Amino acid sequence: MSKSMPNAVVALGANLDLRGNSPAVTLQSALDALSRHNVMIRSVSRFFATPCFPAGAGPDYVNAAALIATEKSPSQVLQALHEVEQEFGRERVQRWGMRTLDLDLVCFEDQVLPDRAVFDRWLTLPAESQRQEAPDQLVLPHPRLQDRAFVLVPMADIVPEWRHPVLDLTVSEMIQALPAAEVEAVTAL
Ligand code: PH2
Ligand code: MG
Ligand code: MG
Repeated sequence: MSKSMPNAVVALGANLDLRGNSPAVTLQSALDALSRHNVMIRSVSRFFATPCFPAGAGPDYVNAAALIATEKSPSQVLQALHEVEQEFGRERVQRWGMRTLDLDLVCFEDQVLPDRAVFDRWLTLPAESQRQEAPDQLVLPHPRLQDRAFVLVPMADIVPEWRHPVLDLTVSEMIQALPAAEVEAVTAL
């Protein structure tokens, strides 16, 4: 995925209407807003309807993924994502709660951040702790990327050959490793 400007992937999600707009309209507006924050959008996946995770925690989501190119550092990109989330009324209340807009930095080139030891700790965090704990620093690639059909299936539209720097699996291979039912539940709008 390496070109002249560093590439990264942003996962977009929403499951609540915002100011009378559907989640899909919000995601499209958020992409426009990112361009205004000097985050250049190179390509965008289709938009997908996805079952809420954890099941029953709220309405279905609309999810998408965007390939971006930027001169910003990973933490500067994260800052821009937070600014756009705030423009779109996002309130950080509850972990995995409902949201009008969620923008997650999923990967930045093949960087492992902040370092391999911290990444490994989040990668192997037991499922029970995952519900309670969130990293207070940027951990990349996103430690749950390989578990989430709602991130991987959109990514397959834009970077199917991107290879996870620690797991050494491509996006397509990570999808093949998921239960088929989870992949099939992610349906293009
Ligand atoms: N995001 C979450 C929690 N659950 N479920 C789906 N389907 N899509 C998401 O983007 C999502 C979720 C936390 O950010
Ligand atoms: Mg998220
Ligand atoms: Mg988020």
